[in-house]
Amino acid sequence: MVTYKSEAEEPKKATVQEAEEFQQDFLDFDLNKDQQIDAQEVRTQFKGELDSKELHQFFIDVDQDLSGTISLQERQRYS
Ligand SMILES: [Ca+2]
Repeated sequence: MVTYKSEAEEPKKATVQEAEEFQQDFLDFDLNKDQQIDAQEVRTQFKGELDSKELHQFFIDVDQDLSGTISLQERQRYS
Protein backbone atom coordinates (compact mmCIF):
# COMPACT_ATOMS: atom_id res chain seq x y z
CA MET A 1 0.00 0.00 0.00
CA VAL A 2 1.30 3.39 -0.93
CA THR A 3 0.62 6.39 1.23
CA TYR A 4 1.47 9.94 0.33
CA LYS A 5 2.97 11.68 3.32
CA SER A 6 4.19 14.77 1.55
CA GLU A 7 0.75 16.21 0.93
CA ALA A 8 1.98 19.71 1.50
CA GLU A 9 4.41 19.41 -1.36
CA GLU A 10 1.96 18.06 -3.89
CA PRO A 11 -1.68 18.24 -2.90
CA LYS A 12 -3.89 16.31 -5.29
CA LYS A 13 -6.88 18.61 -4.91
CA ALA A 14 -4.92 21.42 -6.55
CA THR A 15 -5.34 19.93 -10.00
CA VAL A 16 -8.77 21.36 -10.81
CA GLN A 17 -8.00 24.64 -9.13
CA GLU A 18 -4.73 24.88 -11.01
CA ALA A 19 -6.47 24.32 -14.32
CA GLU A 20 -8.93 27.08 -13.51
CA GLU A 21 -6.13 29.44 -12.58
CA PHE A 22 -4.37 28.63 -15.84
CA GLN A 23 -7.51 29.41 -17.73
CA GLN A 24 -8.02 32.68 -15.88
CA ASP A 25 -4.40 33.56 -16.44
CA PHE A 26 -4.80 32.78 -20.11
CA LEU A 27 -7.98 34.85 -20.40
CA ASP A 28 -6.18 37.80 -18.83
CA PHE A 29 -3.68 37.66 -21.66
CA ASP A 30 -6.16 36.96 -24.43
CA LEU A 31 -7.48 40.48 -24.82
CA ASN A 32 -9.51 39.94 -27.99
CA LYS A 33 -10.86 36.56 -26.80
CA ASP A 34 -9.84 34.57 -29.88
CA GLN A 35 -8.37 31.75 -27.74
CA GLN A 36 -4.87 32.63 -28.93
CA ILE A 37 -2.27 34.85 -27.31
CA ASP A 38 -0.22 36.81 -29.80
CA ALA A 39 2.93 38.85 -29.30
CA GLN A 40 1.04 42.11 -29.02
CA GLU A 41 -1.18 40.76 -26.26
CA VAL A 42 1.85 39.55 -24.31
CA ARG A 43 3.48 42.94 -24.75
CA THR A 44 0.34 44.74 -23.60
CA GLN A 45 0.07 42.50 -20.56
CA PHE A 46 3.66 43.09 -19.46
CA LYS A 47 3.37 46.82 -20.19
CA GLY A 48 6.94 47.36 -21.34
CA GLU A 49 8.54 45.20 -18.64
CA LEU A 50 9.50 42.72 -21.33
CA ASP A 51 11.91 43.79 -24.02
CA SER A 52 11.57 42.44 -27.53
CA LYS A 53 14.38 39.95 -27.02
CA GLU A 54 12.68 38.43 -23.98
CA LEU A 55 9.36 38.47 -25.77
CA HIS A 56 10.91 36.62 -28.69
CA GLN A 57 12.45 34.05 -26.34
CA PHE A 58 9.13 33.60 -24.57
CA PHE A 59 7.46 32.77 -27.87
CA ILE A 60 10.21 30.36 -28.88
CA ASP A 61 9.76 28.54 -25.57
CA VAL A 62 5.97 28.45 -25.55
CA ASP A 63 4.82 28.49 -29.17
CA GLN A 64 5.53 24.85 -29.98
CA ASP A 65 3.78 24.71 -33.36
CA LEU A 66 5.41 28.02 -34.38
CA SER A 67 2.06 29.52 -35.30
CA GLY A 68 3.06 32.90 -33.90
CA THR A 69 0.35 32.65 -31.29
CA ILE A 70 0.03 30.75 -28.04
CA SER A 71 -2.95 28.51 -27.43
CA LEU A 72 -4.29 27.49 -24.04
CA GLN A 73 -2.75 24.05 -24.54
CA GLU A 74 0.67 25.49 -25.27
CA ARG A 75 0.39 27.77 -22.27
CA GLN A 76 -0.47 24.82 -20.02
CA ARG A 77 2.35 22.68 -21.36
CA TYR A 78 4.84 25.46 -20.76
CA SER A 79 4.18 25.76 -17.02
CA1 LIG B 1 -5.88 36.79 -28.66
